Parts: sequence; structure tokens; C-alpha cells
Amino acid sequence: HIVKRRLDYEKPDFLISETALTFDLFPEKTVVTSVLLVKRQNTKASHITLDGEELCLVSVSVNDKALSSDEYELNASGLKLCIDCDSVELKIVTEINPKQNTSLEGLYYTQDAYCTQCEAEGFRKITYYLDRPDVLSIFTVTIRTTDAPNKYLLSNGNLVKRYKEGDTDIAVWHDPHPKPSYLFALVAGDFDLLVDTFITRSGRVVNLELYLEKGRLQQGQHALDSLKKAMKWDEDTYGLEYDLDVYMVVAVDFFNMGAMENKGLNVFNSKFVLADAKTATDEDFFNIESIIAHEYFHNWTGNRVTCRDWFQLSLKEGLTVFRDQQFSADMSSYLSTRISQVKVMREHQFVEDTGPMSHPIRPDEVMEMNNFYTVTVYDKGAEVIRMLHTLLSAEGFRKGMDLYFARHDGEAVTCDDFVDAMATANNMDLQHFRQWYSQSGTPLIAVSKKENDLAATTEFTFTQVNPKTADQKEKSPLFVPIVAEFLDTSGKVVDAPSLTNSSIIVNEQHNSFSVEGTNLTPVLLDKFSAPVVIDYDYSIPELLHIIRYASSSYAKWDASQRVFSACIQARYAMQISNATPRGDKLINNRNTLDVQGVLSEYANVLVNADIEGDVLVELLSLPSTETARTGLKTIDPIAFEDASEYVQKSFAEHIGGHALACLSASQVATYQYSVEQVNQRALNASWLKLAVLNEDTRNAALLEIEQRYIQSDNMTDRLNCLKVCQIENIDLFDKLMSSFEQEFGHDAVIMDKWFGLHATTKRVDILAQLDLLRAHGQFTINNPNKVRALIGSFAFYNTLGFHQKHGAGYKYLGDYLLDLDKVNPQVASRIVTPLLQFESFNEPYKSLMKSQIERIFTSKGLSRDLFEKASKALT
Ligand code: DPP
Ligand code: ZN
Repeated sequence: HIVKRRLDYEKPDFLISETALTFDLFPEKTVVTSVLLVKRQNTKASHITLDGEELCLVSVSVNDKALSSDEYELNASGLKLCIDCDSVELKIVTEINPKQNTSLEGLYYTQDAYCTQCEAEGFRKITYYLDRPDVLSIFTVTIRTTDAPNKYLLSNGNLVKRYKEGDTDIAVWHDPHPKPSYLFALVAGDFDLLVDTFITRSGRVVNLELYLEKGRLQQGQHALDSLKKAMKWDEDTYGLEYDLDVYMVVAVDFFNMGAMENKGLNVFNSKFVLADAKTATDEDFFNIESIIAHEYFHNWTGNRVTCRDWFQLSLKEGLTVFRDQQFSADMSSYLSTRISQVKVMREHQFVEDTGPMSHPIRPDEVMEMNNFYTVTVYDKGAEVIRMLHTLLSAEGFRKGMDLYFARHDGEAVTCDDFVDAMATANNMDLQHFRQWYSQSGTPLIAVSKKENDLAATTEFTFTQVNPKTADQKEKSPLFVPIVAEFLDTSGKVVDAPSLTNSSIIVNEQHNSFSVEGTNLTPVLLDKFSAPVVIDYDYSIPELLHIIRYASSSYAKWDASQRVFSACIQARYAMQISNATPRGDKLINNRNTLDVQGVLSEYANVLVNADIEGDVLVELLSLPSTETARTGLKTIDPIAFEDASEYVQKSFAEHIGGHALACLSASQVATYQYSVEQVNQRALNASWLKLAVLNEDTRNAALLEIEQRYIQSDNMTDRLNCLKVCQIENIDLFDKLMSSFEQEFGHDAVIMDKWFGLHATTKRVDILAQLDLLRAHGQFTINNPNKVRALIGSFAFYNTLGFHQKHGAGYKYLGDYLLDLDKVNPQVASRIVTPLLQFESFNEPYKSLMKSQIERIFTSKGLSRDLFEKASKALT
């Protein structure tokens, strides 16, 4: 397995101006005839090497002259032949087996339909090609089938012709926009079709077509509505219009990713399309809206302007995630969307930075590209774009976007090209800022304060520490905008003229800022203005002061997370006091914290302050382990979980009586996916959980749960009920879960929730349970959603089941991954993630986890995907 390097990029020697593909579809033997108009760019080049994997080559001809097998070189990764003129027509015939393709990359056949996934490098499993994003070609695609069930024959662009020859159905598609091969798509099968139209602001009538599993038409309405909102939003916000006459979305059950932005023909994981009140949660509705928008936004940020090479993936993904985040905030609520984005950063991206797969948002070295569709490239990438947006303002950012499209429409470009456009359009020097693209890791900003009583000022010193990561030892200070405010003792925000746009710019190892006044409480990193960790030794009274008085709800939430985290760490320190690793400053400080006292005071603040429901719901939620353990290099996962549960229960004791009252006061209305109702349901779920955890209200709350589960008209409430009894009353949980299965057992998409709940249940016999669940009629190792729901949920979220004292949970995952790797390496490579983090756990966990990675690493026939991760983890 070879490593590719960003700096080794070379322009292609050849381009392909036109690509004509003909597919004769048969599940086990599809014949692909490819006619390529090849143009030589580098006159010194005499050979072309086409990428191709797992293909059966039938014939090659150059300008209609068939080549004999000694006129080309064929190996496992491609086909090399001589071209010593400036323009030739290449014709290549290959055979592939879509039915046998369980990797779901390339062309595959499941559930009586053909489907493709080509990003990043799947096209080379369809035919020999220059499978790189800087080769843009005009595609014409002919699909031929004799299978009557293949009612719809779809590809990119516009349908040119649909006709019959004998009993062969034929469709011809033409995409006028030059595109790289990763945006190619083909779908053939029978579906129900939901249609609508959208008229763009310049008057183009676009047919919107949603292809759904038979019988699920009405479950597509929310996705369709979301699409129209996204189309309108992109016109209003960025002046970007759709450019074809048809926009198709196909939903399939077997899909490696969430969705794929193929030009004019998006393919979606059906869980991100299908929704109605009865079967989908508020979160599902939210995700559908955001992913539909994400793929739509790619039409400009990704398709019209694409990536020069895969190291530039964040060019399109970071930017498109940022755009979909803006859209979601506009469609629903800023606070809850921002908080969920920050959780992704803290719970997953910061974790990635500390592990063996750490990489900058623009990686320098890649073995398997599929391993770099990461929270770093996507979500940290979006945070970097967001910092630009903050620094340049919405208006300046828009100017930069306009220039980016004016310069690069139709091109394959780099992250530097994007930043150049932003810098030029705003006449701004972004040289230092650019380092966010090349430096990996999470900066730690240590903040200290020094009061000058005579001058009545306070000096804050920011010290930037960039810890070394697995991939980079040398680091330098980054350009970090920290949105801040300072509260005086009465809770008033003091004037701080040294702030630029409410931000402190930290750009050196040490930066100091002076603020008028003393006894100030700093509110730092409001709205998560940079992807960093702030290390300031807040006292509990300071945090409560922020929760009472900060002008931003986000800051209140952030402070509340610190309150809970301090309590959890204090409890944890007490539990393992003898085993506390030295040097864990936080632990030592928190050792003496009066946890009950703090929680009681905090509960008091929440009950007595006048806090809006949407803020309150955030303030009632405990941080995840990843957030709560901030500052601790290694932990004992079980002791930490115990500490967290202790704090959760104690908090419920302090506030739970109040909880039940709030709950019963809330109204029950017919389900609607609206901001108000979503908030109300979330708040109810929090109260319900706290009421069950509180001894005094527990029984009443459990009765309430059972009733709500039965009576509720929507999946959100019902799932929330299940989640509460999952932690507190396993008998009721089992009872409701059987009823769930009876009601929804026929529906693959809904049953993922059921598998996920079972997989995260605390049971001593969890591994035996997993065995049983794998034998369930709805489970198959071939379906990524099922594997993620069951095995993924277990590994990522079942702390007690996964981290067993003798390593049985780790071994269970290791065994499973070795089987899964043979079926679908991409999915295996995702689910290995929890095992890669062994360095962040105490013994014996660490060694036991590591031994599973060693076992995977030394097993025969390992995929490139798992090999890359395991080998990095072991160096
Ligand atoms: N389909 C994936 C996404 O949209 C990869 N491009 O992020
Ligand atoms: Zn994307």
C-alpha cells in the first residue's frame, strides 16, 4: 500500500474531452463500453496510464484499431498504453459484476436496483479512466437493459432519448457540464416518483424528481420541501442558481455515506430522505433538511468549482458544510444548531486530533482517500471557513465567494485558490490565517488574569499552546479570533475598546489585553469563534455569574458544561484518588469541590432565573465524556462513566421535583416539525429524564413514560421515552421495545433506531445480546446502516459494554471488523475508530485495546482502509 503526498501533485499529461459510456446491465455481468476522446497536454508524454481496479478487460482499441495484449500493460491498479499523438479516440470494453460488489463503491446491485458511488475513487471500478478530479469531461451515457423491473434508467444531466429496441430498454443521457469522474452516477430500478418544479430566479423551470422505495411516496415530502428551500436560500444568500432542467434524488437503503452530490442525480441514504411524524424524529427531520441542502449546495461548491486533487477535499466539504450550517440556522434555531456543531467538534474532531489519524484540514499524506472523509476535513474545515466569515463579515465573505466563482467556475482548484479569492476581494492579508490549512491539532489557549488595583484595570494574558500530534511534531502559533466579553460584578458588560469586532486576536505565543475595571468575569470563545480549547481556571461562582448575566445564550450553555464537567471531574478524582495521574492539574484543583453544593446552587439558578425554554433545554444537559474529560490525558472509562452518572443523578435530585411539574404543564399538540414544537419536545424529554432519575418522582414519571409512549403521535416522543427507560427501568424498556418491534419490524429504516437502542443498553450479557441481534431478520452485515446502528453504536456509545475489564468488548469488535473488512472496508474503517483511541485510557484498557489493533494489523488480506489506520495507530 503506497502513500500519496500532496506536494507530489503533477498536472495530468492527458485530458479526456468527451466520455461516452454504454452500460449493458446484467446483475452479474454488466458490460461497460467506454469511448474516450483523449487530448494530450504534455507533448513529451508517450504513454497514458488509466486507473482501473477489479475490472475484467474485454478489449481496447485506439482510433478503431484493436490492440493485442502485448500492446498494453495491465496490472491490479490500471492499464498503460502508448499514445504518441495529440488526440485519439480510445475504446475500452470491460465487464464487471455489480451483484458481487459488496463494497458499495463503483457500480453495485442490491434490492433489484443498480446504483453507483464513485467518490472518491470508485469510478475506476467501473471502467479504465483518468480517475482524478482535475480531469473534467463531457459525459454521454447510454443505459441498456432487458430487465423489465428497471423502469427508471437514470444518469447525470438531461435525458436525450428513451426508447426500445426489441426487448431492450434504452435511455441516453447527456450532461453538458464538464465534470470529473467522481460525480458520475447511474441508477436503474423501479421506484415511486415524487415530482415538483422549482422556478429559478432567472426563470428556468427545474423538474424536481424524488425516486423512493415503492409505497413510500408521502415520506418524501419533507425532503422535497427542504430541496426547494435550499434552492431558494442559495439564490438569496449567494446568488447561486441551479443550472440543469432536472434535479433528481434517489433514495437507496444500501449506501456507505449520507448522500452523494452527483451532478443532477444525487444518491441518498434513504434514512436521510424518508420522514413522517410517526416514523422519524425531530433530529431526522433536521438532518434531512440539512443533508438535502448540503448536496444541493455542492452543485456550486464542489461541482461547478471542484477540487484539483483529493488533498483539497476540504475546499468543497468544509465550505459546503459551512453553507449548510448557515442554512440550518436560518431554517431552525441558531442556538441549538450551533451547539450541536460544537458538540461534533469537541466529541469527535478534538478526539481525532489526539489520536493516530490526526491530520490538517488539508492532509499532506494519504494512503486510502476514503479514510479522509473525516470530521477534521468536514467539520473543522467548516469552522475554518466560519472564522473567515467572522473576520471578513457576511458582506466581505460574499465578495470573496463572488470572486471565487468569477475566477474558477468550471475549474478544479485548491484551498489556496479559495483563500486567495477571499484575500483579494477584501484586500486583506490572510497569510497567517492560512496555517489553519496546514497545521493539525487543537490549539490550547491558556488564559490568566492580573489585576492592577491602582489603575483599576485587568490584564488578560493568552498563551497559545499547540501540542504535537501524531502527524506533526513542529507547530507554530495560529491566528485565533476569540469572541469575548467581560462582566462586572453586577453582571453588566464592560466596554472593552481593545476588542476588534468583539474579538481578541491571539496570533502569537503570548498576547496580552488590558480591560478597564477589576473583578471581571471573562466570557471567552463565545459562539465557539475558533476551534480551540480555552484553559481558564473558572471558579464556580464565575461560571454561575456567566449563566446569569452573559449576553449570549451560547456562552451560558458553555459555562454550564464547565459546571457539570467540574463536578464530574471532582467526583472522578475522588473515586480514583489513589490512582490519579500526577500533573492533571484540573483533577487536583477539583478534588475538594463540594459537588452536591454546586449542583444545588446551579439547580437554583435554573429554577429561579428567567430562562427561555430553548436555552433551558441546553442548560439541563450534561456534557459527553469527551467534553467532561477535557484536560485529562487518560481516564478509566468505567470510573468516569460512574462519576458522570453520579452527577446526573445528583442533579436530578436537586431539580427533579420541579421537573415533573414542568412536564405535566406542557401541552400536547398534533405533531409538526416547527421550531417551537421541537424545543418543547426536547424540553419535555429533559424533564422526563430528570424526573425519572429523582427518587421522589421516579414512579410517577415512569407511569408517565409508559402512557406517553402509547399515546404519542410521533417518533420523537416515543424514542425519548425509550431512551429514558433504557437507563432507568430495563423491564419497562424491554416491554416497550418488543412493542416497537411488533409495530415497525417490517421497516428497515425505522428498525435502525431499535438496533441502536439495544446496542447501547447496559447489560452484563450485552455481547450475547449483540449475537442475537445479528441473527435478527432485519440485520445484515451487507447493509452499512445496520452495521453502524448495531456494531457502531455499541463501539462508540456503550461505555460499559465496550470497555470491559478483560477486553471482551474490544475483542468482539475486533472479530467483527475482520469479517466486515472483507465485505465493506469503508464501513469497517469507520467503526474501528473507538479502538484507535487507546492512548487516552488507563491500563488495563489501553493494552487490551491496542492488542486488538495489533491483531487486526497482522491479519491476512487486510484492506488498504484498515491497514492505514492500524499501521498509524501502532507507530
Ligand atoms: N457525499 C459526500 C458529501 O456530500 C461526499 N462528497 O459530503
Ligand atoms: Zn459534502
